[in-house]
Amino acid sequence: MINSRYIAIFVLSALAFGCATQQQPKSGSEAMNSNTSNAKPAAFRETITIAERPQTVKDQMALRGAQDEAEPKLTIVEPKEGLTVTSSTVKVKLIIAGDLKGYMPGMDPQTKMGNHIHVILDNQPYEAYYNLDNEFELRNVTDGEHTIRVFASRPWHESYKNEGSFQMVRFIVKNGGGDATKPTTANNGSTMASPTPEGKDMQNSTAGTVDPKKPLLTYSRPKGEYKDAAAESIMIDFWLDNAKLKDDGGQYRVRYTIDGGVGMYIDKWEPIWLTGWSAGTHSIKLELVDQADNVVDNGGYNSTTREITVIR
Ligand SMILES: [Cu+2]
Repeated sequence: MINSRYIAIFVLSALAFGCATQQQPKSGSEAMNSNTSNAKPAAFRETITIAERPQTVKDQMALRGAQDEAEPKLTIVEPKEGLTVTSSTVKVKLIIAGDLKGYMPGMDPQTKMGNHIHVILDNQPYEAYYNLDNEFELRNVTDGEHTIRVFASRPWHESYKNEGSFQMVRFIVKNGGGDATKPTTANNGSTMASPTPEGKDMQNSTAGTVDPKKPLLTYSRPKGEYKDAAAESIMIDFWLDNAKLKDDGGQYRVRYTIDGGVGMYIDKWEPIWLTGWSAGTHSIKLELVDQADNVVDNGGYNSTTREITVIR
């Protein structure tokens, strides 16, 4: 076990260095433009192209045995669907079952990586939940309707797309006493939603009128900060409920738009990796669209824009 872990670390760092040496020096104009968000000239947007699954991810998969064929099934034990909570503190309790093939959420103390669950309050960026035996609690949840969405994820944040991996509940906070001027946090201190600028693309949030029976796109990745080797290839990944994409025999498409440029389409439900990112902030918009290219409405969740930061 320890031996294979050392080998894995060695292989990954060797690959990281390999990637780093391939980086081209940035031109002066690109460096100048790299700090302006949402306003990059088209020429820079066009440098972003689809790449294949990174070798580092392939190597991790090879070391995982049959885990990638697992079919984890999650249950949200708490909060129950439709529950009214009279407190701004909301416990989230999950159970994992199904055909796990060795898949189990948990962080490796050495690499700080591991399988985990993505937990999403309303339509905010997800929080990673590693050890389901530890309590997960939302604090300062504001009054109103909310949703929690969860799904099983791999160490590189690619979601499991089998039936049962994804779950959603709707609940209501009433007279909870939450402070809408302050962020909603998890008990580990991380921000789940925020009304302040430090929350970046987060808002203080309540749920939209989400119908769990209607087509639902859940934005997962990219998220946050990507540095050096990690910024070489950035993954777009999402969850789809009640919607089949065109090349999977359905009628829907997922449209992604980088930095307000031309919308591109994903017609098969699998992650894509994009390469060619300049340093600075980038916006990523993911939308679920129908045959007429219109966004399918479901409480506003089917069109989500996030900002990421690329550091190199
Ligand atoms: Cu993740």
